[in-house]
Amino acid sequence: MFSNATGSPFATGTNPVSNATADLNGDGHLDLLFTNYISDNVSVLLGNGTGSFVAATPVPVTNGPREVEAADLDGDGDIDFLATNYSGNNVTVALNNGNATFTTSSVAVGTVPRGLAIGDLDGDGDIDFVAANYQSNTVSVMLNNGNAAFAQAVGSPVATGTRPVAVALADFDGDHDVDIAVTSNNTNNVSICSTTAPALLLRRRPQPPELVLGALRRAISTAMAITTWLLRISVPIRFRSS
Ligand SMILES: [Ca+2]
Ligand SMILES: [Ca+2]
Ligand SMILES: [Ca+2]
Ligand SMILES: [Ca+2]
Repeated sequence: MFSNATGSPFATGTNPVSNATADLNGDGHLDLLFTNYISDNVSVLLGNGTGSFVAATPVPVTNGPREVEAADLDGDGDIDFLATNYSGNNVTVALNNGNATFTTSSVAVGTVPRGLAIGDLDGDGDIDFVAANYQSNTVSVMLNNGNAAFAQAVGSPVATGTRPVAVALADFDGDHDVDIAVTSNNTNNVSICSTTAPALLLRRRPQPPELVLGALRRAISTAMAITTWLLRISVPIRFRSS
């Protein structure tokens, strides 16, 4: 029941591997990103909302891009992206200039990074990432400082099975923090890396309800004290002026 949209198929670079969708230029229409493994760049296809796309200038990355994920990494309201560079042993951080053009830098991870997943791993409100290092048999856990500068988490890199490929992030053990699942190609298994491991302190635990209530009570009593003080000083002033 499907038929090609106007202009489909749309050209990418050489050997496109993975893609991500997001509104990159803020016009309300979904756009597409594709990693081009041989071209060493990421294609940007801007959607017009009818299923058709116009190619923007591809974004150069370091070497052999594989996975791509899109999110607002620097908190300025536009959508940026990350791409693992299989032959570059790093991850490209591409920050949106607000118009679907990007300023890039790269951050080192393990050897031959392949899979990529994004999420708030330390619970500070910004987007962190995990890269599966195919040759190192590890995942790199990289925490955002809020400005899209990434540093390794305590305990990272984390050992996995042999030849880790795909990564997923979710709370697998129900303790309200984000854990890591990574498939290993050669050992036919999935490693679950939980933040309960003593060396891997990825997050701040949620505040217990009694602490939140205590803080709320303190805020209310402070506000009441200020209101009383303001009334005390404003009433005589009003009497004098009338
Ligand atoms: Ca768009
Ligand atoms: Ca941004
Ligand atoms: Ca974070
Ligand atoms: Ca968890």
